[in-house]
Amino acid sequence: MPEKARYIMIGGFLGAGKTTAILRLADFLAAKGQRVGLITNDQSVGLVDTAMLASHGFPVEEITGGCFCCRFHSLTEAADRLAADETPEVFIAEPVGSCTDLRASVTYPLRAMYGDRFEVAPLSVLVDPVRAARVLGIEPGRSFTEKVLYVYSKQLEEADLIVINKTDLLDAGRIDALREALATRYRQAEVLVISARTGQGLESWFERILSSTAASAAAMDLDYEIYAEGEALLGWLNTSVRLSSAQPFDGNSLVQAIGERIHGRLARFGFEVAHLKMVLTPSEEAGDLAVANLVRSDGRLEFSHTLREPLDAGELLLNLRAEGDPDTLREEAAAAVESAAQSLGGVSAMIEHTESFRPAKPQPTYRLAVG
Ligand SMILES: Nc1nc2c(ncn2[C@@H]2O[C@H](COP(=O)(O)OP(=O)(O)OP(=O)(O)O)[C@@H](O)[C@H]2O)c(=O)[nH]1
Ligand SMILES: [Mg+2]
Repeated sequence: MPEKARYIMIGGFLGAGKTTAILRLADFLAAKGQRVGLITNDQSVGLVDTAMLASHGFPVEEITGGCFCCRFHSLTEAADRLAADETPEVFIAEPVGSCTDLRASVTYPLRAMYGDRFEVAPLSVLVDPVRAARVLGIEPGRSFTEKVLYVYSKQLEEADLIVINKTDLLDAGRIDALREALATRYRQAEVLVISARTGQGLESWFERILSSTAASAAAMDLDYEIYAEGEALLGWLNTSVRLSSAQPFDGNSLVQAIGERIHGRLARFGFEVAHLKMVLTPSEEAGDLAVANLVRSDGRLEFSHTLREPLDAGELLLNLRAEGDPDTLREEAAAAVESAAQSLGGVSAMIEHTESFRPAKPQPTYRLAVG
């Protein structure tokens, strides 16, 4: 019988750094000659994460139209498609950042039904330390309302590993205070500290998820009504924009201008941004791209990739998740795109696809209370 493939889920709230960390893990495995298959997930099509991961040359399957938990079979189908030529030794899946109950609705069913195919790794839940310190009340600052925070805390409650990411952002004292608060409140989890950006702590985390398996303790209690209400407080927007210009233009400046405008416009509504992410891919110049993110309302738009060359045509994918009305998100983002394109002089920005909504009530395909 062939060796089982390892199935690794890296969860955590919107903007915690899941996609960035997955890329680091995929690079780490590829450097050791291992085949990896990546699985992304969203409520809707046009996902920035898929474009970003695929641009690094990894095979990626995107599951859209709902979370894995509610589309359980789409997860194994995605794994089958990734295995069409050669089975990856490691699958890495990124659940939707507002999703919880993964242990009962993914880990345990996967183990019960496909235990001969997959070795399921411990569930990692990444946290952004600035966000987490506010949510836990150890630092002041804006956060989400109560039901959104219910989802946030439930994600941590089911973690095998709580992984404090972005430790490059805070000094050691603040990280220690956060680590202690998380370890005290979520006793079932081991708390690790990493920076997906600088690489700090990555190897010991990778070692844990590559060599041990998910716990099989009883799944947590979860009130699906509050979970659904919490998720539905988050407005969701996925937009794709076709860009063209008679003259080459600076794509990085355009992305910056769009991000700043959206940021400013949402501030007027008082919506807390969970994550604004954009990827701009030129029509020519394969491999060149710009990726920019904003992970809280009082944060700053940051680029993780910048375009090397000006472009005259390309596609912008824009994903926005914020606590606020989705129609407002759509209107404000459209106005920001138009005004930013005009500010660059002669850039035409045609919205090709746009979808804004509140996530529907999660209804898991399976729910197993024990593993
Ligand atoms: N400073 C710092 N920033 C990081 C680190 N890891 C990720 N980020 C940044 O955090 C932002 C969000 O990262 P993503 O990897 O897109 O987060 P995500 O959890 O996949 O977000 P969603 O898919 O929307 O849930 C990006 O700007 C990243 O560059 C880190 O270790 N340090
Ligand atoms: Mg992501």
